[in-house]
Amino acid sequence: MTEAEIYEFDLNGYIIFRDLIPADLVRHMNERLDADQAGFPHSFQFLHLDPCFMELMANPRTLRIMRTMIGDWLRLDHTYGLQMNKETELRENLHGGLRADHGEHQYQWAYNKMWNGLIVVMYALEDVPPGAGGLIVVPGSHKAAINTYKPEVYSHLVVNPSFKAGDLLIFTEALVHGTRKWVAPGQRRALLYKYSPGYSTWGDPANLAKYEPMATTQLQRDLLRPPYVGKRTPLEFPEV
Ligand SMILES: O=C(O)CCC(=O)C(=O)O
Repeated sequence: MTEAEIYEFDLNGYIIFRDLIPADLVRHMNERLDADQAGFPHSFQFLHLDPCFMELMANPRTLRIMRTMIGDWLRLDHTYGLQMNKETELRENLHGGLRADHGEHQYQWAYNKMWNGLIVVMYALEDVPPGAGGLIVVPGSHKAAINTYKPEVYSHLVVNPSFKAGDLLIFTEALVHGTRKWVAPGQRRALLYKYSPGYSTWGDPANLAKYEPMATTQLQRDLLRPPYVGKRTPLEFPEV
């Protein structure tokens, strides 16, 4: 990450990177997901559906960013997809925040670098036009001094980031965030890959075991390792 990118992430608790997935791969992913899903569920699993999703887990550009945020021993924590259209029923909400979930949602600076807990990497497979709904965040709340208060979902403090298919939005779970109803024409579809430091986990690591036989590279296998510290080797980060 550049100094400007680190500054932006530190300031806001989230950051958008443009054009990470090429348009033809976005199309392929959408076709693969369309073929799998009946009934347009709000949330879905996808990692097992096609090798391209496992490859995205180990995308060199994303891992380079994760390395700055989490360090050399990072691991995949869990994945799921989200999709919404105007008909999707949901409870609009804000959740997360610094030290939430047993303290695992952490954001700290020490020794001149950031230390993160669970980080969300959200790839858009459909455009999110301004004001469409979907992900909402409270910029800067990952450093808030008060954790007994959350703003209203439609407060002026809340932002609904707009980004395009193929873009990547990254946020720390220490950021207060949540979901608004989708009000735009068309639909939202996003893939969420959540990464943790090698010593910690949010999800049940047993859930990752079923993906191990599908890993085709050592890097993919290393990312799927359960959390532990002793004798853990750092990831071999690919060239970008
Ligand atoms: O993107 C959304 O609608 C919400 C995502 C969320 O709550 C999370 O990743 O924890």
